[in-house]
Amino acid sequence: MSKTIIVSNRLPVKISKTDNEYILSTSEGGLATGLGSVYKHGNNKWIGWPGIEITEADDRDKMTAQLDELSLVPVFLEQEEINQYYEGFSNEVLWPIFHYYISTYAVYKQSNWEYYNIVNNKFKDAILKIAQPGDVIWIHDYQLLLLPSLIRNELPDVSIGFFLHIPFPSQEMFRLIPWRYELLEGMLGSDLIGFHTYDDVRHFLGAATRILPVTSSANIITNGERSIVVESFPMGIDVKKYASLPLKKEVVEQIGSIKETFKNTKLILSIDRLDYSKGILQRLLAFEQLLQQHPEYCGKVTLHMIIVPSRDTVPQYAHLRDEIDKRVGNINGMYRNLDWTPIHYYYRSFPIETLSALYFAADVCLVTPMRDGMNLVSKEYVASRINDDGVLILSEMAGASKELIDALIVNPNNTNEVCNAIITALNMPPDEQKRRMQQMRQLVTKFNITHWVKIFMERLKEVKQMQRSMQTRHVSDGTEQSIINRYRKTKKRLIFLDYDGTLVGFKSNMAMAYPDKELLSLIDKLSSDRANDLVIISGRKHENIGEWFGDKDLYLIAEHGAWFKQKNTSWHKISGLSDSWKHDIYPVFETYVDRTPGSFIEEKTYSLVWHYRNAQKGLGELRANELMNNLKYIANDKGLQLLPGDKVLEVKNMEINKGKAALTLVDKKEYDFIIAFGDDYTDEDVFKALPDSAVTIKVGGNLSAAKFYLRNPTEVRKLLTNFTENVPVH
Ligand code: GDG
Repeated sequence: MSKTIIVSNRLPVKISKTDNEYILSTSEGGLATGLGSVYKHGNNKWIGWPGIEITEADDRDKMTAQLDELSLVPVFLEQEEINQYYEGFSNEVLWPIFHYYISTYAVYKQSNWEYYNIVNNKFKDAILKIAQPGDVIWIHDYQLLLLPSLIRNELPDVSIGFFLHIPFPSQEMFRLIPWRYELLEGMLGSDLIGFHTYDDVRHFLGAATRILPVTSSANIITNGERSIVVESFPMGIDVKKYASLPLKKEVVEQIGSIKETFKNTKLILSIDRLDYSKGILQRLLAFEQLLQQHPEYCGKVTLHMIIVPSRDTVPQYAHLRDEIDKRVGNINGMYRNLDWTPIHYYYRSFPIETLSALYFAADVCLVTPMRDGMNLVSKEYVASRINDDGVLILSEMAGASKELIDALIVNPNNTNEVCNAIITALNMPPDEQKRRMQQMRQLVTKFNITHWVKIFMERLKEVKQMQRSMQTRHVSDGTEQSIINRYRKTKKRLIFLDYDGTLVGFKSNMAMAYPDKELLSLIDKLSSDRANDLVIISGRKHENIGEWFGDKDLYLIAEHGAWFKQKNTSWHKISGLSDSWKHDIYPVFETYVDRTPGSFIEEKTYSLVWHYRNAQKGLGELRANELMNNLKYIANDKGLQLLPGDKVLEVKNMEINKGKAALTLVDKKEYDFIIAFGDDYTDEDVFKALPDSAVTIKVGGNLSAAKFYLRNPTEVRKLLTNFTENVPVH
């Protein structure tokens, strides 16, 4: 039976050591709780570093056995590995870059990178010891970006999900990392890649398609033969726990004593790990401004600030801590009096009961990171407000701000704005507090951690199914043989061949995509069989198709069906169509050419095409969308169709369509074998128009009405070549 394996840098366990014994306690963090529903079942496991260095083999064995009882599997790391892979590469390259701290904090050391590789490989080895084909593997976070591909190479058939807990930066930022290719390729070993927000998804798609030779359509990346789905899954919290804690006796008591202590002042709460991304110094500035510019609040408001110690042996963090100490000292020194201290500052962690009491008692929660993947503190505050009161002030740079839109949303760099938000929060009428808090609680309740785990796992299953159904539709050896058998048995065959993308690959210059010798001889062979009627059916200009194939024994259909030609006859076009609309559309196209370097217009008899394959990446797509919107109404009025294609936007008379053109031939004779090959949108009309008995083959992996698909022109040529071999020529 297949199993699920969770993988993260740290195991969800705290380990302490007494004389010769290790004491294990499982972590209560949200992620551990949410994933508990997964890894604690059946054969499932969670793999990760236990969090302490254990060097002796005996101790390792003991620890492994103890962890096994909790369904946990350790990856033991040496101190040097922790220093270089975790501290060095993960925390001094990836963390700052992904949080938009460029050169000041990122350190690129080759040896850090090497250790990052070594440790990702160690994780791979640990996984390979227990994973089987068909298993599901869910990898977490920035310490393990290389792992998906490392596993994929060894076990191509497993399902791999990846979730990044921190933001994914814009490609401009990401590409600063010297090992950007390797990192992206590592991630693309996954089947499903999840982020907290849609912005992260966009950034990742942008980085992957600009930095690697992969393509994307909507949120699906095609990497060679594999399709990878990229989506946002905003992480939730264990909302039941936070909603029930304030009712616990112990918490009720703490709430009582907090309320007693702060009975004369309003309480603002802030909780963070010590990190420069959390905006702690900027927050202190805003609070200081409040006391300075609005002295009426002195004695009336207290900031309760908890900073959880983190990495404070690293100089930058030690420095940040000193700065915080200094600024808190200054503010308290300047404004305190005998009865009141403006900032209650704690540099340590507290039991969850104390956090809950604070969440419940605080009038305002002030969450102002400079950049944060999600930020769970803001959600925990909301979940704890079971009386629907209290005000959340939330930075627009936190992923949570995309969901908690009823918070007071601020830019953490704007001291004035944060200061004013505090004033608004302190004076917000109860009705408004309730209205906002109810909305936010509903959201946090629905999108809780269990929901998050469920939808991620379900999506991963769907993605795998989608990939499998594509595989079954791919023309396998068996299918190919049965198509060839049918071909051989039949005596009157009609073969439709699209040109660009089907018989030849795409070239950046259209004129370079001319037919090579191999293709011409293949076409000659096929058409020399008198049982075959061969049709080239293309969107290209008829002059162009005529120049390449005019002297061959072929039926030619050009410009999507506007022009027809048989051997030894001249071209004729379908009658009764008007091209007068071009007078209106051409000038619109010209304005886009003027605004988009590298783009140009191609004019055909009944269509105009705007080409942007040489325009700056991204800009072309943007303008094409704009142009589509611009033309939407006028196109309808004038009976035109807009055809977005591969780096082109074509406008043509609605009446012309490859499907209709194909049908005029189908009805001409009694064909006993019809086959059509095509790669784009316009070929779909052919697939749909042909009778059920026809074999339809889409080239490339996207959704299609065709019955089968082939990967690329090489596979098309191979199948056509097989048609010509060992067939009795009629
Ligand atoms: C990363 C991303 C993303 C805090 N103090 C105490 C304590 N905490 C708990 C909170 C909360 C957690 O720590 C902090 O979570 P955050 O989400 O705010 O931040 P990161 O640790 O930076 O986490 C972040 C997250 O991953 C999840 O994907 O949201 O953006 O940076 O749960 O309650 N817990 C206890 N005592 C404390 O003193 N027990």
